[in-house]
Order: sequence, then C-alpha cells, then structure tokens
Amino acid sequence: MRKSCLLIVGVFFVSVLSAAPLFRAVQDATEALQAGPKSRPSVSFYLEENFKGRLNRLKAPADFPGSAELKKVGIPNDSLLSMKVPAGVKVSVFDADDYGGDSLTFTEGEHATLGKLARRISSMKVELIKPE
Ligand SMILES: [Ca+2]
Repeated sequence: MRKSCLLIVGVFFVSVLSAAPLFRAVQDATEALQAGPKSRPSVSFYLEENFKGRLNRLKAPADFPGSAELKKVGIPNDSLLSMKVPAGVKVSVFDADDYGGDSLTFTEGEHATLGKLARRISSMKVELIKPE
C-alpha cells in the first residue's frame, strides 16, 4: 500500500515537472502575442561603418529635429555611419537642423554606409510606414 502511494506521488511530481517548461512556453507565446501590436520596431544606429562602433537603438516613430535632440539619445552631431532598418520603418536623415539641407531616406535593410550623409546627419525622422 505504501509503495503504491509513493508511486502515485512520484508520478504526480514527474508530470508536474515535465509540464512546467510547456506551461512556460505557452505563457511566453501569450505574452509575445499580447505585446505584438504594442511593441514598436526599433532602428539600430552605429557610429562606425559596417554596424560597428557605439550602437543606439531608437524606436519608431520618433522625430529628432536637431543635433540637440540627437545628442539627448546618445548620438553626437555629424556622427552616424551605418544603420539597420526593420520592416515597416522609414528613416529620413538631413544634413542640417530642422530637416534642412541634403537629405536621404533609408527603408528596410542593412545600410553599411550612409552615402553622402555619412558623418553629416544633424536631424532625422524615424517613421512607421504601412506595408505595401
Ligand atoms: Ca550636419
């Protein structure tokens, strides 16, 4: 009688233990689903070419009308050299403050250099775009 009791208790614990990871996986998936619509894509900005140097991740949408605003998030004036843009995001960069001077637009992809605006970016708009 004692043996069968122990066996039942043992089986109970084994099934609880083996169910735990499954339960956690379901919980994670539920959280991911709940976070889905609310989570905002983020752009990775680097101070060196080829995604090197200091990394700053900024969530879309966000506006940085001048070098002062960029500095606040850790990006010095005229410093950016590469970026990774996720799907659904458009980054417009400008040579001067207040979205002035030369400009370029970067969409989804890995941009190892920033062309004519390398080390010239002084203002920037990070926008959400609808999938085509
Ligand atoms: Ca500039």
